[in-house]
Amino acid sequence: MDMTPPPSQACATNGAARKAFYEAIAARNMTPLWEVLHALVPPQPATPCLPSLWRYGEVRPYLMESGRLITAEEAVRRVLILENPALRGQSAITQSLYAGLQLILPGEIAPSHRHTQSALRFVVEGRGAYTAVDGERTTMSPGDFIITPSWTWHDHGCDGQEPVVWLDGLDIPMLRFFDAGFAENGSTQSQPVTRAEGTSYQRYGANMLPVRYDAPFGQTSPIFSYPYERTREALHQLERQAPIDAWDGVKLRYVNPATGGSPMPTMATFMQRLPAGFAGQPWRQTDGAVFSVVEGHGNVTVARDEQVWTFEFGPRDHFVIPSWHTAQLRSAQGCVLFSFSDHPVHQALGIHREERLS
Ligand code: 1HN
Repeated sequence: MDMTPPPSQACATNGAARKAFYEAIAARNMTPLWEVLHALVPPQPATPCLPSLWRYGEVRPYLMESGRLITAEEAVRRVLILENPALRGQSAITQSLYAGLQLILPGEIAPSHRHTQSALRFVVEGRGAYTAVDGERTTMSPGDFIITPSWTWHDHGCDGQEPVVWLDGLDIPMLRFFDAGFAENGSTQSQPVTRAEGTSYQRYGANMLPVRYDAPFGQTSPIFSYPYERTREALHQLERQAPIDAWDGVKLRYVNPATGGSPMPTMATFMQRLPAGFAGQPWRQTDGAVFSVVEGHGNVTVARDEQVWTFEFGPRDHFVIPSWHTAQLRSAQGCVLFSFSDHPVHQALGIHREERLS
């Protein structure tokens, strides 16, 4: 005689049995894969991150207010973190990247420390501040891209007359994921200066390298500062003389001159110029990217499934395009955009994907 219950009854019986089973194994720190399999390996990236824009006109008053509430010394780093709206409380702008806007006022010092997290600075406003890395100071000017390699002593100061603001980009969420973060405070507020300003640029930044080059910071670029003057000139000349890419306009990536790879092992940095009248083609890629608007105005349309966001942007605004969101850039008058992403990690792992759509 067939003892198999009819299908509906099998399901009901099974449902209760499964629930009891899940509870039993849960008490032993186990869980059934078949309940989560689909979410673990989604058909395409399913980032929780949202596109977001931070208008500088709205952010700046809060930054200046923070300058009245706390000194750089007390804060150690006086920064307003740009948090992805979908990752509040996690100090993250994407799942792998941290971004913040740091303020230093005339006469202030942000004390010396070091950590295994790599940092980039992109100068947004003001002159006269410096950052010191491994015994060498670099004066900051708007548009300069500056590096703090992993585990190097660094402190900042402001000898000028005006507030200075820069974008910090760090690989904090990545190192947190790997549980590989270490940090140490310096024994003095400002580290001793042991080399003349510009030494790293002269040694490594003239398309030449010292004859017995020995990478001072492992995989990280030996150049501390990539001045905007040079970058800007290159982009403007290329705009006049070379073909314009239909997706990116004129886009260059910063390099470690000794390897041709990204300036830091965890973060790639880019600068691009959209010519006047540029209406870019849409693209999507797995590396989520953070943008800092350097000059000019434009807009970006970001889409995912049925959702569409359009951000009008101007100088010093910041925005994030998360992984696998389709993006499209436009500029009526022309503009210059700095950006950074976790591209080198995708590349190292062989998981980077990009689609250029039309
Ligand atoms: C840090 O050291 C700096 O050196 C900026 O300016 C932001 C965010 C988290 C941890 C360390 C800096 C930081 C940071």
